[in-house]
Amino acid sequence: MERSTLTDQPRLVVISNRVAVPKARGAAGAQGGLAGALHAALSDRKGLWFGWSGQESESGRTGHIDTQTTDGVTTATIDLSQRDIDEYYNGYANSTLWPLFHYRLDLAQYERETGKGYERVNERFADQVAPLIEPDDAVWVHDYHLIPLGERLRSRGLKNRIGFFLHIPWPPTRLFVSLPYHERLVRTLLYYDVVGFQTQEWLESFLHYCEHELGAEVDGAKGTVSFEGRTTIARAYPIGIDWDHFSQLGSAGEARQAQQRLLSSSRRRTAMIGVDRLDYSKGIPERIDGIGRFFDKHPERVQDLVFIQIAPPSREDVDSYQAIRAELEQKCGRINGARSEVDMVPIRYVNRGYSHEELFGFFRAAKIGLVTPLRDGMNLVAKEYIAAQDPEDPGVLILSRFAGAAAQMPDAVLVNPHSPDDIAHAIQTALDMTLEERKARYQKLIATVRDDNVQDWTANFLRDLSEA
Ligand code: ADQ
Repeated sequence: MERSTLTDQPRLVVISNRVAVPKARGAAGAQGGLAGALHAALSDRKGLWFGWSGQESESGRTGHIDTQTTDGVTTATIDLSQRDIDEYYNGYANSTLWPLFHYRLDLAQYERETGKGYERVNERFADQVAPLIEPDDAVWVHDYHLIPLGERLRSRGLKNRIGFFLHIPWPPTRLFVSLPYHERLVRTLLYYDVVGFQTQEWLESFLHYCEHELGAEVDGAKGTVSFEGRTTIARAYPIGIDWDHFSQLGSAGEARQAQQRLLSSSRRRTAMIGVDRLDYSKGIPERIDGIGRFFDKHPERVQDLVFIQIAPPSREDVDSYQAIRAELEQKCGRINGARSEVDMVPIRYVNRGYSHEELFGFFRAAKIGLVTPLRDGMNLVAKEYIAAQDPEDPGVLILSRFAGAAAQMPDAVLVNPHSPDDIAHAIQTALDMTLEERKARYQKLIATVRDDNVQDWTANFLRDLSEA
């Protein structure tokens, strides 16, 4: 797709929960997909990026904003109080919306206090960022933490074009209506000019709600929702990776060393890899069960394989995240206890982050990439794994059909992540796959990863925003 010229575009203001300071790009740690994607968007324009610093202090209440400018990108951050963090971030965002939007009604908590905290912090964001926004700026709000922000900015008189992108799934109406005050939340979304989703599936769930619960007028062909005199564009914009940056990483010494390190430590064994934030939505325990099932069915192959799971902890103050960590340690321990030899451990479970260079090297060394979330907005690891493969001897991607990425990557080996048998069978399929078939699948997958990249995602979203 042709790239738009970005130079005479209005200034871009990005607002998201967290801000990654530009120098942190590529730094080790679980930054999340959002950080890399937004940095790519802002570095092309003279952008302002506003959000929470990640720090706890009372200074946010006094209106203090920290700003710094690096390479033309200005970051402006505020601190949050402990109460704000508990109620808004750990509470409503990550204990109510995140589980519900990932179809986990069993984990979703509904507390009046955290709901109020969520609204209070959105109000604070609006108070602090509104004076930094100039009349011609295009404003782009990100993700489930900040759904009401557009409406809060409008109530302060902002006439700018304001868009919103949801990085996670939108749940089916019959699940979504279990959220108290669901209508209030959706009404606030319709104050944006453009609302973007990762996939057609999440978009359709949203439109279904608007039409059948809210009684809005939905024009599916045009991709618009009209309600109470306003019209919002609602479309799917599948996010991609920063191809230009990522595909170059293979030439970095750090990537080659990482690749070598993995290859030499696994000797003649075939390496399989999983890389995820430690999150229940990523299906890591279910993946380990699938690997255990494969070993049960093919004990003779335990010697030939090694599975590396890299999973840095995230959101450690939320109970369900502590629970998944404990569960995973137990599952890996059980398989390793039963299947290890003095000189061989079948599962290596690592709780830390790595740089993108190192991840590139690990991905390239691994002949099978296991990306098996139970539900995922998109999943960039699937795309990074493909981008890191050797075209002459590519590895096989095993991908959950419930990841948004599956819609774009049908040439992966698609699995039901809830079924250990299905995962075990997919591993067998990958191990048996001929070089010819691996190459054929890789060719199709790499075309998607290269062509639907993060620059196009940004350009497509901002083009619709500018035309709204
Ligand atoms: P995440 O849930 O964070 O993002 P994902 O899309 O997989 O999930 O992005 C993770 C990013 O973090 C990748 O760039 C990956 O390389 C990096 N990462 C993961 N583990 C790492 C590790 N151990 N060390 C270093 N880096 C690591 C949310 C949504 C996704 C959506 C993205 C972008 O949940 O569905 O794809 O936003 O929209």
